Amino acid sequence: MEGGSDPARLKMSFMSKATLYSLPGSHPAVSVKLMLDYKGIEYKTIDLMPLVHKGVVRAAGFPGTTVPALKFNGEKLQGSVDIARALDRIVPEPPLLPADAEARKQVLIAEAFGEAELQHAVRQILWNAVRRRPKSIATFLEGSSLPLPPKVAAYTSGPIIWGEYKVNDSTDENVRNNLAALPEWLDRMDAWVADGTLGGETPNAADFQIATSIRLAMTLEDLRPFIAERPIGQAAVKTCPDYAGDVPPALPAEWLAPLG
Ligand SMILES: N[C@@H](CCC(=O)N[C@@H](CS)C(=O)NCC(=O)O)C(=O)O
Repeated sequence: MEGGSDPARLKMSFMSKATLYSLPGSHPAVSVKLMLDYKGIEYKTIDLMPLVHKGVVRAAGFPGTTVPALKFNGEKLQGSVDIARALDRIVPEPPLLPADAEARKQVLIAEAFGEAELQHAVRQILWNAVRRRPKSIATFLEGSSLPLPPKVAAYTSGPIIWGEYKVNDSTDENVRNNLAALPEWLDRMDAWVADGTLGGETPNAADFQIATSIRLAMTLEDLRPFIAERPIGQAAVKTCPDYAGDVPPALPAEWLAPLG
């Protein structure tokens, strides 16, 4: 049959045009990119300037100020978990959740942990470290579509780092608490890899959610040695092979002691 007149094909071609609003280095936005790739949905990415993005996303008609924000299928979707559910509703195959009820329950538990706890903890650690190593911010721009001439990047990086540090409440106290929680979290995620909730043959919504936080954590030279060789580190690299960014050692040694 001639493709142009096939209603199913016409529907798919309408649905295939997605627009993803992102920030260079945004881990939940990378999660959504991986999900879109997995489902074979074509999309274009609009990389925004950090902080300025809040106003742009609102001006684009989304209810909140965060990325990832996705225009797809005539809908405005926001939040990596809500986007995962919407993608399964709009393009069911391949699914992001297992068909088996018990496996699905475990994946949803892991995904919720990834979104509600791990994601922000890593964000807080990152901005605290970047504030100590400001030049490292440029390494997150690799592969980004943000048209930022080097001079503009040099002038704006200071205020952006300070603003992100403030907005994300990346205080020393919060970061120390996050680092203290990390060993138990890593054990928990290794156990999910061992029981097949994460890192299985086909990736699921929890893999996409958690892998990008782990990959962002691994951009910190302070944290990479404690994660890379663990089951969750290897599962994250399998799900998300490429992740831009490198932050040289930045955090005080005593903060890292719980990991040792
Ligand atoms: N948990 C949400 C949060 C996303 C989020 O906080 N994104 C950051 C960038 S990584 C952001 O847009 N922050 C700006 C703000 O909080 O307004 C998700 O998974 O989508």
